[in-house]
Amino acid sequence: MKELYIKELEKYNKLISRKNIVSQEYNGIYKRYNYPVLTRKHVPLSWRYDLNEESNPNFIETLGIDAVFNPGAIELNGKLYLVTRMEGSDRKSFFAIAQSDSGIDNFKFIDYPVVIPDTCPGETNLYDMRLTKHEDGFIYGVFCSERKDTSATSGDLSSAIAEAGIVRTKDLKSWERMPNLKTPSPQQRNVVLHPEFVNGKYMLYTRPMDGFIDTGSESGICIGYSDTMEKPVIEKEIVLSPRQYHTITESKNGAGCVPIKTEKGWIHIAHGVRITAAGLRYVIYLFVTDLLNPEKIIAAPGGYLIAPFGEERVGDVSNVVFTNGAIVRGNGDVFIYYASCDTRIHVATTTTDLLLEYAFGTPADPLRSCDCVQQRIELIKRNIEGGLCNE
Ligand code: M1P
Repeated sequence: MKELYIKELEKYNKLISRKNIVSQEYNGIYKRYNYPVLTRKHVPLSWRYDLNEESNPNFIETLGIDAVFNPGAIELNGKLYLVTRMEGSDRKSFFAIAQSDSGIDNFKFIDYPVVIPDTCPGETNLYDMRLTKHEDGFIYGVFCSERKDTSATSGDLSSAIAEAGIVRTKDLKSWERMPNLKTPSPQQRNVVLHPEFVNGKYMLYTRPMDGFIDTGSESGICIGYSDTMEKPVIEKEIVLSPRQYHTITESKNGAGCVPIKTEKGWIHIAHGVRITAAGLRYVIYLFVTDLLNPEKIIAAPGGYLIAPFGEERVGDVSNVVFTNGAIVRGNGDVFIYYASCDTRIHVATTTTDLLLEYAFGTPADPLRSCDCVQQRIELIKRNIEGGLCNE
């Protein structure tokens, strides 16, 4: 057993110490990287194997891990942390924290998986935590709390109910659980807490859903207010970023990272979903809201910011990129953590200045092919008349 363990340990150590390399893929907005920052192979051997020679003489995997994805992200005391969604081979998700100094490589899981207080009877699955450093002094983790829909017809073992679970911490070690968020909508996923009070209230981004998969009613990403986080209740949801026909948000959308505050507005990095013959396609898009009135969108560049490319297109749930965490450093650097295909985690690095340039410099989706052609002809004409065009 020992030789097998040492061999696997060498592979693990090599993987977690590997330097990441900037990819050749260029768009000027952000850099992609050749390697994912976290995969199931980054999970320590002691989390997956019984390392006792007597009880596991053949060194077989005891508790497999299927995937590591959709992380919340935060910088705390100068260190970068991802609170990842780890999924066991039994399909249950839980949270596990990985730390890195660079933010682009050498992430290592720390301690034990996170213990979330078990306060909701029937709760079966926990995932996709967004971490908000709120001005009230707490770090809030808002996540999806899922349970079986007991009102489903007999034999239907897939219907589920999704709600927004909430925990808070100051050190990422001890977690206090709040009651789940109450909203007018029957289900919620992709709920994000805004980092500042708005008119003295907690502001949350919601994504009302009629069913577990279908968002049903036409809405999109919404805003709601709660007086407290100890008993969080939203009475009314106001549409902020609507779903739209024949766009990247046609089927559904959802808030992603905690909005990034800049001098020009709040940058939102969210996900949009459309239906294709091959199933749902998830991409990441960006919009900016007004600094003083976060209910108002002031920039909405057309199309996606990040789509799954190459190997990112294949995994447990193919054709998906999804984000629920970004870190903004003091110098304006932004690390956008995104998962591909509910399987592994990547990083895209940029700056707040570049994201704003993209946000305000990219035209909005004109919604019709005829108008898109005109938009592109104008660009080409401008380039022929005064750009660097040498083709
Ligand atoms: O499988 C893709 C994503 O599906 C869900 O997102 P949404 O609520 O927008 O459909 C989530 O389960 C997410 O975790 C997952 O990555």
